[in-house]
This record gives sequence, structure tokens and C-alpha cells, in this order.
Amino acid sequence: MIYLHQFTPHFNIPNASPPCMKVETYLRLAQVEHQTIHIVGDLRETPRGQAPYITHDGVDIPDSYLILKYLKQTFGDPLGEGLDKLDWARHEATRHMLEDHLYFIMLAERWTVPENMKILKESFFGAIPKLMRNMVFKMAQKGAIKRLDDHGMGKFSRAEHQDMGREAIDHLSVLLGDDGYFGGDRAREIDCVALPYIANGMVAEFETPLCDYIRSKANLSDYRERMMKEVFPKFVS
Ligand SMILES: N[C@@H](CCC(=O)N[C@@H](CS)C(=O)NCC(=O)O)C(=O)O
Repeated sequence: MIYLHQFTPHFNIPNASPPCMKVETYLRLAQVEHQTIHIVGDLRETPRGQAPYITHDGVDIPDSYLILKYLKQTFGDPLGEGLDKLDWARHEATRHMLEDHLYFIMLAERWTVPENMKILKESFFGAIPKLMRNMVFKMAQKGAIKRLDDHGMGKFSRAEHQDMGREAIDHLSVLLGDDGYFGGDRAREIDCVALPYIANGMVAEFETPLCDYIRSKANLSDYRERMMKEVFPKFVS
């Protein structure tokens, strides 16, 4: 049995953390038996101070990249069957655009824009008594800002984030085109990465230009609806 340690769901999507939702999407699509364990305590107690991680046969494996690699080595690679080198190269380039670029734009949008910070504080930290909530939120925000600075995305202005975000969303929409999936005619590993970013990007609670922009792309909206029905029917509203 695989135990997936991740955050509790928010905003009517399986996870507000794209890497967490990626691993759960993979486990579901690859039909690997698993159970979810919600991380409620201090993230510093997790193997890398981050979510997600999995536990298998008593061993903890952190990081969504390492987790998928482990799952493929251990249980086979049903989502990768028949892909050639060019397919993999395209999928990997798309994954890097999402995980190493769009992720940080979304991180900045959520943690540094006042109206979004308010939504985060009340949702992620809503269960914490009010007096402590501010403190815990500020600590988490400090961590997010440090990550943004270390990455370099923190050096850009919000207007620049919006431009870069729109460009990435345009690319994503072109890559999907009229195909059913980012993997072509069936869901592949790249769909386990793309769905979480599209679903997170379209969260109704965030009324921001970038969210509006993702929602305006018909093929991305249709994809989200179809994939959510296929993979996470419990979350279809
Ligand atoms: N490379 C990691 C990134 C995981 C990640 O960034 N997790 C975030 C939540 S979305 C986290 O735990 N952030 C807390 C922190 O870094 O302090 C993966 O793909 O699993």
C-alpha cells in the first residue's frame, strides 16, 4: 500500500498544491492502490519540509518527481506505454514550463497579492485560532517569499508575472489544441502535471486576471471539466 501524505482539499479541488494533486492524479490514473494521509502538523517534520511525500514499505519518498520515478520503477509505467523520445521530450518541456515557471508565478499571485493572501489565510489556516492564525500565516508567507527570491521570480513585478503567466497559458492552450489530452488521445503522465495547474489556475475564489485568463481558454476549461469527471468525480460541482 502506498500512503500519500498531502494537504487537505480546499476550493473544491483535490489539492491546492499542484505537486500534491499531481501525485494523486498519477496514482489514480495508473491505478496504484493508495491511501491519503492529510498533513496537519508542521511541514518541517516531513522528509524535505514539503508536501507531498509517500510512504511505501516503511520508507518515505519525497518530491513529486522522485515519487513518480519510484512508482514507475516499482509498479511499471502504464501511462508511458508506446511513447517515443519526441513525445517524452515534449512532455518534459511542458512539465518544466509548469513546475519551474508557472508554479512560481502562481506562488507570487497567491502569497503576495493582498486580496489573494486574505483568501489563503482564511482557507488554509482557517482552522487555527485567530490569534495564532496571523503568526502561522506570516511564517508560511515568509517561506513563500524566500522561495520566490531564491528562484528569481520574486524579482519581477506583478505586471511582469501577469505577462509571463499569460504567455505560459497561451502555450498550454496551443499544446492541448483539439486533442483530448496533453498526452494525445489518452491521458499520460503529463496530464497528471497539467490538470493540477489548470484546476488550480481556475479556482473560483481567486478573482485575478490570470485566473480569468485561464478560464477564458475554452479548450483548457473543457479539459478541466472532463478530466475532473474522469479522475476526481467527487469534486465535480
Ligand atoms: N519539487 C517539489 C515541490 C513541492 C512543493 O513545492 N510543495 C509546496 C506545496 S505546493 C510546499 O510544501 N511548500 C512549503 C515549503 O516549501 O516550505 C515536488 O514536486 O514535490
